[in-house]
Amino acid sequence: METKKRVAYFYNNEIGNYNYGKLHLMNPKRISMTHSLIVGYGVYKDLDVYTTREATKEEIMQFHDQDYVEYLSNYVSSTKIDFLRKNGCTAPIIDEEAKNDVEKKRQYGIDVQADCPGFDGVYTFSQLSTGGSIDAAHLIINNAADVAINWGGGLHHAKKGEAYGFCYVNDIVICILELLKVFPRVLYIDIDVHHGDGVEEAFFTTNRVMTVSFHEFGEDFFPGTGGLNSSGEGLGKNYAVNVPLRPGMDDESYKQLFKNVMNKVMEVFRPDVVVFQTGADSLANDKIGHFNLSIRGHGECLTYMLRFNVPVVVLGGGGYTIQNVSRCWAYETGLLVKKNLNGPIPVDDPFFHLYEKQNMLHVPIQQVENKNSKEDLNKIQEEVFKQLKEVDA
Ligand code: ZLV
Ligand code: CA
Ligand code: ZN
Repeated sequence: METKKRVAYFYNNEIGNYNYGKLHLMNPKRISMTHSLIVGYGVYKDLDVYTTREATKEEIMQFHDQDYVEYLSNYVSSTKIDFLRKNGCTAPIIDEEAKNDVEKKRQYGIDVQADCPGFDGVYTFSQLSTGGSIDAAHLIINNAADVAINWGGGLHHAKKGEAYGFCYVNDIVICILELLKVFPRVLYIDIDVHHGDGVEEAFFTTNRVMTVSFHEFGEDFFPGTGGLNSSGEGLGKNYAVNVPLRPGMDDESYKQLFKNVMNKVMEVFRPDVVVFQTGADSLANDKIGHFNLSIRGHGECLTYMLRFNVPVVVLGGGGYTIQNVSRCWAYETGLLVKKNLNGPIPVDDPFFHLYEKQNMLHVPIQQVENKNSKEDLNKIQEEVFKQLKEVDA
């Protein structure tokens, strides 16, 4: 019999106020929208709620280079500098020279025109994202929770010394490093529509972390890594698992493949703890991804992992149709406390106006062509199984 899980939830009201810029698709408001639905549907009372703190520089430097972290922590946007100057501030605001050094910006991946703009509070935002993931790990380590959720985390692309793909600090790598202080084996699962490259790269040569990413692949889809044959190196050989897919993945084919692969992974790797990146850009109608999953299908992948009775850290990730992101993560928070949320969005939700066009929690998905044939999917599964046969954990 499955027993009730102790579910912890990390949130900080501030996180939704950070802004990547008007035209950017990554919108931290989706975290606050998720929170409002969690409260509105009454899931809140079934959770152990914690306020997320900011991770310290030392914690962040467990993975990231000191010079990169210094740069990020000193970052102030030009708009803010102009504002302070106009208002009579004459003191040195930051190391302005370093900030404006074009070479440094390029080195650290910060570019206003591109994926990782410098914005006001970019460092504090990253500290909050990371603080939640670290404390989630600590609750699991202390056996104070069976499941610990941080929807503000899951920023899987950030590199050791470089921002990449909307991600500045890799909260996932740091969370896993915390878990590795106590647990021999950590399993990382990533259902964001993008390849979890930053996490894979960080643990590519170790057999203590198995990384499994399902992602859209081909035709220059970002980031372009995560092919079937990329499987780890040295001691880590076969411990990086990649499931590259074409556009149009639907619930049936995705769930089937996910369950088959994860069953085998659990059998051969036997992890002590799971870290699950729940990127919601794999849902239908995302503004970047081209999969066709329903919220229920996405959620079923997450809850499938509960049956193995291994503690789980649940993190957010991508997701660019923000109303669907909040729907999905609120629904999944419900599933984790055994509640099957449905029905209309509560009318007193502070973001109700954003759902007005479709005011239900679950939204219909259009039929689009699944570019993955049954044969393709069988072939991929076969290759992954072949790799997993070589794992000797
Ligand atoms: O969801 O970008 O394709 C976790 C996550 O996995 C690219 N970036 C790179 C490669 C060359 N570029 C394009 C740079 C353009 C910068 C602006 C956009 C602007 C408007 C609309 C969409 C994009 C965009 N950028 C779509 N895909 C990208 C990717 C980065 C995806 C990161 C996913 C992050 C949070
Ligand atoms: Ca992925
Ligand atoms: Zn993504």
